[in-house]
Amino acid sequence: MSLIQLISFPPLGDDRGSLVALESQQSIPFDIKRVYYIFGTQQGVARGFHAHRQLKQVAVCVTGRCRMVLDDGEFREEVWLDSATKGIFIEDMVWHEMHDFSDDCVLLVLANQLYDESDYIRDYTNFKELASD
Ligand code: T46
Repeated sequence: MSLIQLISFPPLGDDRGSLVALESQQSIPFDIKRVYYIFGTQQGVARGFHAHRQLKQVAVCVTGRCRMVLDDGEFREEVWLDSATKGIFIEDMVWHEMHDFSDDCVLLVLANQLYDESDYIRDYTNFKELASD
């Protein structure tokens, strides 16, 4: 199965513009416990470079774009997040990196757990060892 699991968010538009609704256990495949967003990323800066032991997330660029790299310890795949109607499901134990942020990028992330630094694996060698267990 591909590492890249895209989710399409149908826009509920009318002649005033567009609206996307994200709901737990509907378009988002878990109960949403936390929402955060990343913006103002400096040119040339890449973010992420970690995996989560248990956390599951969905990320969508509501404005602008960035390139998302996913890695399960064996395979590495990437995709451009470049639409407010295209989300990506990031499962637990998947190393992820975000590159090439556009100046206007706002990356919205929905998560199924509250913030917990102990859930992060920030060392790639450690991640590879754990992923191969
Ligand atoms: C992820 C990718 C997609 C908090 O205090 N609470 C939070 O909910 C989050 C997400 C972060 N933080 C703190 C931790 C750091 O001191 O904010 C600071 C920046 O976090 P970090 O360096 O982990 O940011 P990114 O952009 O590398 O990664 C973030 C998320 O942390 C991460 O879970 O999957 O976006």
